[in-house]
Amino acid sequence: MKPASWSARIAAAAGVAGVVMVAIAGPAPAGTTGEKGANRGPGDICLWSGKDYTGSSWCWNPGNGYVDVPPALHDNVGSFKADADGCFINWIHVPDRKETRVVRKGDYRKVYKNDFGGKIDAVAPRC
Ligand SMILES: [Ca+2]
Repeated sequence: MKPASWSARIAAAAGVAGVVMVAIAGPAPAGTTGEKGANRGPGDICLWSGKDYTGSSWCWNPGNGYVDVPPALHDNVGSFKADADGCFINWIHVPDRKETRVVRKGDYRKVYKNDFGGKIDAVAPRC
């Protein structure tokens, strides 16, 4: 009796953990390249390593919450398009000092590396 309920509990716990992991891994295709790989959807903020939306790309959605940008885009955002409100973050000292830029739906920059794009570490729903 007891062993059966134990394994049932473990199985239930493992099932819950699996669902959570899928939910986290699902909507954030990190480290992809090219326009197609960006998998851009409505409500996303998409970043590219090159100017004019070229090079490595990655899209973020407010539902993802706080996310560190992939290595290819760390301090290396050449352009972006925002179809959602969000916040670009440059960490000066984790976790208490950061520099931020508010991003509004409809914002875009074809050349951003010479500005905050050269500093971006993370994206979050709000600053
Ligand atoms: Ca930085």
